[in-house]
Amino acid sequence: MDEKIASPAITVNTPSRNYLGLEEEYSSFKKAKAVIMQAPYDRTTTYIHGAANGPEAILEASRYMERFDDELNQETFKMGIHTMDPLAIKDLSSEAMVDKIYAQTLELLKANKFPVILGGEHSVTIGAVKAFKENYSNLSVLQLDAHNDMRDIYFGSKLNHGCVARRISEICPIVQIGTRSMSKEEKDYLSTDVGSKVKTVSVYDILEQPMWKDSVSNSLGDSVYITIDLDVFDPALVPATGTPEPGGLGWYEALSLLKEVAKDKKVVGFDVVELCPIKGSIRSDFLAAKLIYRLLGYVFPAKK
Ligand SMILES: [Mn+2]
Repeated sequence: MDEKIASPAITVNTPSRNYLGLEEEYSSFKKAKAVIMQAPYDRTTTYIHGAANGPEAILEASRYMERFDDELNQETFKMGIHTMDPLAIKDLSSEAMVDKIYAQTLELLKANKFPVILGGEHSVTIGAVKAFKENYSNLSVLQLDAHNDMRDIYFGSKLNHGCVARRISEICPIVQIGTRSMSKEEKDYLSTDVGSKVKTVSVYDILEQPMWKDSVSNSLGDSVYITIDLDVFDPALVPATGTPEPGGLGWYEALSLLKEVAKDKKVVGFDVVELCPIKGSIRSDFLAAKLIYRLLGYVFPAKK
């Protein structure tokens, strides 16, 4: 294994770089159930760069959130949430970056932690899914995204952020939610025998089929990794993404889906990617920080 990969057991963090600014009691690696991995990478981003600044903006916003979850009536942070120092991946090739995230995710799974990965661009998900698949043979991936990301190669790379779902579909089943932008190549691929195994619930399906959520759980395996590209949300809610698309999911719409999936399935980890912070506009950072907390609460309901 690459010796440069820091053991999570020895990572240190200062309160300002720590999700929710949690004290040692709730943020030490040893006691934490969930571990936040910062993956600041945006080398293959195609339009606006800046996703590498996403993890830091999410952590900063999280410090101003209430620690009490008023929907769930619980203090989710008491499960223990550790924040690792950012991975040193900024200047790596996509291949080396994917390898590093794969190795680091494996380490967390071996340590029996629940990984939460903060992008960074969407290609960071590929290494994580490879690691999860080794631990969960019945893994499937739930992708929330404005884009299908089904290109085989984009800008000369198979690991471009526009190819992430295609790579995941080569590892395990994948269900896509909220899509509303694709190329003709992707449309044609999704119509092939192989491609049609990908379950796609576009915004048009959501608009036309009131019961769309039921089909999602039925299409997923028992163990589910969730990857949330923040551009799945209406850009009015989340303007800070590199490739915003008009329309998209609302806050409560996304939450009710996540709540249902967390109830029906074993959610084994998740990522939140593609936040591309805008100076002076914090609503996207705040939504991302709160989304992570709410989803952790859905996955780890406090014992009543
Ligand atoms: Mn996207």
